Amino acid sequence: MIRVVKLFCLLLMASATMAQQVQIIPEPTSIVMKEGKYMLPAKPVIIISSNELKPSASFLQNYLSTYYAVKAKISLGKPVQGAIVLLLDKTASSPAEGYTLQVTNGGITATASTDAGIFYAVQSIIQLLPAGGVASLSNGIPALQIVDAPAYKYRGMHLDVSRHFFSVEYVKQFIDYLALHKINRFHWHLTDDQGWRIELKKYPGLTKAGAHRNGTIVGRYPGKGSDNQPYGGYYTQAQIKEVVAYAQARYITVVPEIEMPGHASAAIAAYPWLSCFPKEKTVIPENMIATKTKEAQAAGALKFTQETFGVFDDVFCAGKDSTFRFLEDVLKEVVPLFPSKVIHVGGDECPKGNWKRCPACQARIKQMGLKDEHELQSYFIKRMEKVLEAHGKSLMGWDEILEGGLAPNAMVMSWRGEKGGITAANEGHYVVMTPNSHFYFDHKQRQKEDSVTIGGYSPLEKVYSYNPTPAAIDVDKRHFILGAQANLWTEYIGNPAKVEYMLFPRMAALSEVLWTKPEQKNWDAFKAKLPTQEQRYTLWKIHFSKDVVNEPLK
Ligand code: TNX
Repeated sequence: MIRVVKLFCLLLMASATMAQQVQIIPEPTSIVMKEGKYMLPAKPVIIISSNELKPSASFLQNYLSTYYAVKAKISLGKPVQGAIVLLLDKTASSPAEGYTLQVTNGGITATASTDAGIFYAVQSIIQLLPAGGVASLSNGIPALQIVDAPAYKYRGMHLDVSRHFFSVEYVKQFIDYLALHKINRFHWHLTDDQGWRIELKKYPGLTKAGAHRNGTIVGRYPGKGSDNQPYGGYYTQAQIKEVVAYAQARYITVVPEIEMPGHASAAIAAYPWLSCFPKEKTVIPENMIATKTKEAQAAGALKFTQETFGVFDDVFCAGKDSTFRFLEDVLKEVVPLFPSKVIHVGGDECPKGNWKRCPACQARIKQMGLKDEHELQSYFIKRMEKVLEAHGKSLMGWDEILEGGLAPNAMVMSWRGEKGGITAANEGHYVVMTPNSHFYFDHKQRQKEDSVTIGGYSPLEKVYSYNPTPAAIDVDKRHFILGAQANLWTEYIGNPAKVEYMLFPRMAALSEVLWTKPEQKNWDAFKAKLPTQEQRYTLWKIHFSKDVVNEPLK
């Protein structure tokens, strides 16, 4: 008996060490180790069975060249011995984004029923490569078979480019990081109080005035005065198209966000008539305002792009028809730039003070038979939903859009915890979970961070522990949970190094929440894979946060 147990233990240990040879994040559905290994030839050939697989093959080709100095050739046609073969088989039974992967001494074969599936197979191939770069290639790739498919359809990551602006070049790099983590939605937060970042041909003021501010507070709110540094930037429509195409080639849908009715200071700075009170000054507290703004206000100028962070009273006027005409025009120009079926209109944190004292808003409430300002917000969003639907799009908004009644087909992003998402799903609305308790990557991941953050504490293990489908959702409504997303708000994140410090390795944990089947998630196994993931981050020259695995949960 003892001998049998011993043998069993030995076998277990052997399979554990073999499994350790492959450390894929997010963890695939199944990995079966086989005898042998595949040695990457000096000049590998990537065979594709159809042209639809070009983007996947190019991604791999690029990767091999950038990180291993290996020049691979792509060729369309029949499998050959020793090659990496990408096979699209529309009759295969693999689920939409799923794939199978076979590694033998004689080559690698990826099969999927969709081109997206092949792209994810490529991401796994990339993680089968020894993570130590060129020198480690001689270790080879262990023979195995992988069968894999994602747990959730909507696997999102957000970036706020309003509070701080990031170049097209960096946004593309960011998108590459998402692809490497099998994330398929990029939520691009393009407008907010501190800057309007997308060119609109009909309203050039939005980028002329709205994309710039005269200064930014120094340090964490309430800060230590203004840095008095003019700050700005925006994307031209041509650049937006370039980013969208870049993402598309990586099977990532760009979901743009145009904020309304709150977080509108930048638009109002450009066009004061969008405010309930065009003649009132933008309120920037005395100890945070840039000298230039102060002087301009003294000389009679009124509206400014915000220079500090938080929630501001000056919002889009919901009483005047001109506001709706403006927003209809904006959406009309935005829609054709983004193939995404979903357009995000914000809807969060809209103080109702101005609407309460605005005669036009009060008249609208009366005329439409609304109960209060919350119903006015709901009226606002419902009106926008009609506009988007007329363009063939669906509306998504933060969970405040539940207040005063949800628009009929609206999708909800639940950020103030899970409550909004649970209510919306139980009412039959599609939901993406982004609870700030777990998925706000602007929150600290170390108890002692060495730079300013917005606050909150979401260590790696907490991110990892999240389940996007809470038990409180009725069983027959659970399919309304499309997935989840992490958000990176950039009030205190002003450069790519800090972006990466906040994102990594938490994005690795996020990817298992989104991709790996919940019953297969395992914190200890994930922890064991982390050193290899960090080796990859080093290879990719990512500035990641180190030694975060043992941070306490609270
Ligand atoms: C809340 S999340 C916001 C953002 C801030 C963020 C900071 C949401 C819909 N609104 O405007 O940047 O908190 O964590």
